[in-house]
Amino acid sequence: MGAMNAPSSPYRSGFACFVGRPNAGKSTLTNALVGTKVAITSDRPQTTRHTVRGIVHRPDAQLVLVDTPGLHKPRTLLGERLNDLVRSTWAEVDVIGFCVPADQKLGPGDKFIAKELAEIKKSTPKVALVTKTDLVDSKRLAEQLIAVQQLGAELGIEWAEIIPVSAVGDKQVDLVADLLTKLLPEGMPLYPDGDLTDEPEQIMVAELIREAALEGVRDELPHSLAVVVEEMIPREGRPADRPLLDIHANVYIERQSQKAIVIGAKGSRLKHVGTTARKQIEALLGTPVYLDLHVKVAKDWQRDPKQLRKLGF
Ligand SMILES: Nc1nc2c(ncn2[C@@H]2O[C@H](COP(=O)(O)OP(=O)(O)OP(=O)(O)O)[C@@H](O)[C@H]2O)c(=O)[nH]1
Ligand SMILES: [Mg+2]
Repeated sequence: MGAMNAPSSPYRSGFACFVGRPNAGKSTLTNALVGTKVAITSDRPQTTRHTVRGIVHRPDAQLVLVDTPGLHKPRTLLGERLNDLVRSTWAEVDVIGFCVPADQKLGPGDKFIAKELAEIKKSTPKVALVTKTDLVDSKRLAEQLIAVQQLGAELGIEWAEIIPVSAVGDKQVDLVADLLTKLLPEGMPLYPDGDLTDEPEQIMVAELIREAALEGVRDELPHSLAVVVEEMIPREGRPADRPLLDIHANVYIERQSQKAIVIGAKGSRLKHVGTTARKQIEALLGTPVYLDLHVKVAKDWQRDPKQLRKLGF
């Protein structure tokens, strides 16, 4: 038989999740692999607050990436809920990608997560991803690769791969997809061709608003922000070729004192947030949008089970 008749590799499909401490670059890597923004990102910790699925379509495979919140020491009920979400995801996926940034020494946060990964069944392959390689020189990168290898050895984790990657610099992103795909089981596609995420539009819109609101706020405020889209309705009486979508959303904060910061002098900050978010939303939905934002106080919502439920946690 000639090479032409050699059996092609079987079609593979399955789930891979990214775990790591807050800010490790999980969502940025997810977006780079999918090739579009499915998860919001920011330099504030705990940007991601739910599991976001991004779908990578390849001729030989469908790789479903599950981006999870950063695992951390919880200080609030929200924090506990987020950690529970991460742990329950581990049990459901075919591959786990442990993300550690190249530019920071392995710390207690990374070790804490790795220890938990060591407890997960051996049959789930674990891959170590050293992220943000564009931020370091080759010496530092080599040190980090060795440190990750040693951490695995110490805890009895056998990394299926250790891969340096830069999502921002687009270095080795395809290799990550190749190697994760190889570790998936054989199977049929799980999502229709062309679907890039299963996030509902309303949630994506709320997330884009939160991303815009996160920019430039510090201390406790990033954690206090939550966004709920109340309504998305096409404006009546518009000509068919000039539609407009009315979006009404609430930006929640935890204390009255935070309101002034979010709104800014004469509403300037909120206006900027609205403009930034609107452009992103229009790009996502492909239609002009009128975005109406209101800032509301949901007192101490991160610690209040009732409020958490209202906000979707
Ligand atoms: N230079 C550089 N920066 C990166 C890279 N990947 C992510 N970042 C930055 O690191 C910050 C955190 O990235 P995220 O992707 O939001 O991190 P995360 O792990 O999803 O964080 P949480 O959702 O909070 O757990 C953002 O400011 C990103 O722009 C990279 O490859 N290179
Ligand atoms: Mg994230």
